[in-house]
Amino acid sequence: MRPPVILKTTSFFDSSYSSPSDRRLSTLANHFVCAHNPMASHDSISASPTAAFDSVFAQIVRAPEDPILGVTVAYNKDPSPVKLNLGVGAYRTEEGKPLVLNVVRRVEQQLVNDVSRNKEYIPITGLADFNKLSAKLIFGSDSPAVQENRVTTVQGLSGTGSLRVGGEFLAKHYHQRTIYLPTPTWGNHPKVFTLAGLSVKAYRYYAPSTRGLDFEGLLEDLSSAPSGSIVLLHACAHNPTGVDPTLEQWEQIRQLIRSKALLPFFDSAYQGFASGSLDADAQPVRLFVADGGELLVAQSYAKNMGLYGERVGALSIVCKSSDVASRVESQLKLVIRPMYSSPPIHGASIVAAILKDGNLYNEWTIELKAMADRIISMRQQLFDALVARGTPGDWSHIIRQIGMFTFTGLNSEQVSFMTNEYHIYMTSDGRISMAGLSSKTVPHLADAIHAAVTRVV
Ligand code: KET
Repeated sequence: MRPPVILKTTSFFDSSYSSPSDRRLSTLANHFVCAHNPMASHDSISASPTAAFDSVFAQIVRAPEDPILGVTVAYNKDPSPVKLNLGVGAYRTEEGKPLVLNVVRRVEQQLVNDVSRNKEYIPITGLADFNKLSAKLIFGSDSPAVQENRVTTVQGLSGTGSLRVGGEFLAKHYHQRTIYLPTPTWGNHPKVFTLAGLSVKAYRYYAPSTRGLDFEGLLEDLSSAPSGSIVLLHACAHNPTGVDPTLEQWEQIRQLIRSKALLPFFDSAYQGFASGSLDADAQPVRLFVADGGELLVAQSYAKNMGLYGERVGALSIVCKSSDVASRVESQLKLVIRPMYSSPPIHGASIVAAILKDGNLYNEWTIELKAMADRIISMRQQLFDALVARGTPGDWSHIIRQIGMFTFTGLNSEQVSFMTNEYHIYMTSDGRISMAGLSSKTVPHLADAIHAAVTRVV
């Protein structure tokens, strides 16, 4: 048997062989080697996978890492024992470990032990119980919209998948294709909605000078949006700023949105994480439902039930009548079926079991409150540590902002400095996940911030 001929000079996907002329050259080189190598033959070349250096993908350029999830990729590569990941919004315990809620563990055991369960496909729209209970969770158990069957709810692939399905539905069936996003917003929003087929515009939200809400700017921008435009609103715990409107401001936003016939699309990824109360955090959404108008809500159970990797969420569309809602649902099925056919069963079964049972539900709210309280205590500890160090600047926004994140105001050079010198990983916009911090790591972070603001201008 002849030994295989190694002709490969570069990887299948190496973009150095990127232009068509380069590829012609590499093919010529291939012939040259064959012609001058008595061991080589065209047979052995076509049979050997190493001959495929002129890949059909040769022109692909390497894409950058995701601005948020890429932080974890970089963190994982760092061998330092003091490294700290404050990038992705994922809850950690005081010991810095991911948390599976006790109530989730218990329900999972029950599900595993129940031999009557099977793994059949669930409907395109997901588990019916899960959908009903998710609508009640966000709109309230006494919501007239739910009682009048004016809401259609479909299970989604966590918050992201639910936003995407909502976006695609609107791009196909709604008369206005522009969606207004707050500045700044979650980094994935513009990509999700652009790929869904909507055109993305911005409205002012955050004022760096006050590290608070730019309420005037927000009202001005939404006032000048064309009638019918879609407006993305963070239901609570705005990401990345941690700045939410007050209930009075929400009421003004509601009046403006309704008077201009704008269509609100709420992203509810943190219900329960802002205040520790599921009902309090749903107030802005419920304010809009109470006026009888239409809206969309994407819910995620990633954070509030710690079900990140289970990808469980829901999209609800509140309509004027049950007839419209059922027609909307029929079209949502046509969006979902070619995209992923039907959603996964496990995470939604966990959520449905918890939401259905009074005791499990109470246990969940207690665990959720404990997570929210730990984050709030991290805010106080970080603030106190900076004050104790005499770190220049006003850091009161750390205790004023709410939810998982603090928008520190640190610039990208200061962030790079903290990563390089202190092995602290965070997004380049200066956002830190307070949920990734613990009493033990607060001093390290405070030292790093102090050094960054005093040494990197
Ligand atoms: N909306 C917002 C506002 C949000 O912050 C996230 C996740 C999502 C939706 C989607 O979450 P899902 O896991 O699809 O339910 N944000 C964190 C994680 C990420 O970027 O994927 C984050 O900002 O770190």
